[in-house]
Amino acid sequence: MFDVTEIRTDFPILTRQVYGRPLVYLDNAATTQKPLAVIKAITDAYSTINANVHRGVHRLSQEATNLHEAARETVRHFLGANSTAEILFTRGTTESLNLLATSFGEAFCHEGDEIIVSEMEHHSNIVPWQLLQQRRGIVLRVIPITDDGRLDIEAFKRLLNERTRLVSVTHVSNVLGTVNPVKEIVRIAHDHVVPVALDGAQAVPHIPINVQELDCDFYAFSAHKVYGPTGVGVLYGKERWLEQMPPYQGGGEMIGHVRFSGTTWNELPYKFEAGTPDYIGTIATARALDYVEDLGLSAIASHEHALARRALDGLRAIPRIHIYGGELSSVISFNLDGVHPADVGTLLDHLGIAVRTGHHCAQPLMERLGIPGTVRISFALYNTEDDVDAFLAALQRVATML
Ligand code: C6P
Repeated sequence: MFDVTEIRTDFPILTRQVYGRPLVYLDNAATTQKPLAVIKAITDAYSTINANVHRGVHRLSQEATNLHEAARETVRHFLGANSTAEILFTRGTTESLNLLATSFGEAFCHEGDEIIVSEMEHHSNIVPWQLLQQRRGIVLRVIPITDDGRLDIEAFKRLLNERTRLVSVTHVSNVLGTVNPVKEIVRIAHDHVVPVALDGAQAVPHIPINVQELDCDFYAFSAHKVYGPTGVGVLYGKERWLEQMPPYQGGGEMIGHVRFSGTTWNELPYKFEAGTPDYIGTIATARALDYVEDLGLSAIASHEHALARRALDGLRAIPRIHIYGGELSSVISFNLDGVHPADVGTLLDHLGIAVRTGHHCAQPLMERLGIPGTVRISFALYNTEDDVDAFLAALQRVATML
């Protein structure tokens, strides 16, 4: 039984007010709020076991190491990965994709080789490849989107060729909410013996993921978008790719033996984890994933979809609203004709409604849509029908003002 009233008591921040009104938080695609279990995991870890991991022989260090490695096992299970050697901890999706572009690029990409991304990517799945372009002279190919905000799969097929080294696309668009047919994309790419990386930042909080079923080669996400702490991310990678890729950064932990005559690398996953990891964050991340698994991702998704349906029906009844993307998901982007999205966002804020406005770090997509930005609402497991109704009432007011 999905009891949202009870669930909300787990999230202390939801009781606060802004401008004397109850907070209606609809910016969950940017970051989610944290349940007490996660907040407590952080304070408990600092209060009871804090010590650097993998280094000390002393008791505290062993306890911290055990919890940090147990967190890796929780992530492995959550993603359905084969082994913890395939789970790399990073600072977030952005760092995961930078690691991938740097190390995969170093191992496999040479001048004239091609990487395929899409028109709906977040900047973090564009710019790291452009940096690789500058270093290595690779060519970036872009899958166009259709007018209803989907990837043009026929165009994608035409982009694949013998110079293609990797396809790197988002699982779910942070602007349009489109859920891409990633299993099909992987199948098509693998038919050409090309590996696939998926940006799962907007998928992991809403869709059950099994990387072995998807058969993707890499999968990236951020803990903070799935009720976990900031500063922790994950890059899943198939062992056979990770084995062949050089380290991303150098320092402690990632080494086998250091000599001035030459250094050897640690085994997976530590080869990619230089320096002290955010072990307090990984421990709290595991707690967040447990929290989500206890509620069940399919129950979460159907709750959020019901809210999205209610919001879409309400939005369509307001004159001058233009909605972008056609899919029912946890993200809705729209504009009020003739009004800058920032003005709508600012007025909504003063009515207690937190939304995101702007280009959402997807400027090429904005260019494709021919707009400077959108107003975006995005749902989480703790949002309610009252949140949707408060948002729609506030937007009605804003629409009559502007
Ligand atoms: N999108 C949004 O409001 P980081 O910042 O590393 O945790 O995540 C980056 C990122 C990568 N891919 C996708 C699809 C994303 O949506 C994001 C983050 C936030 O849409 C902040 S711009």
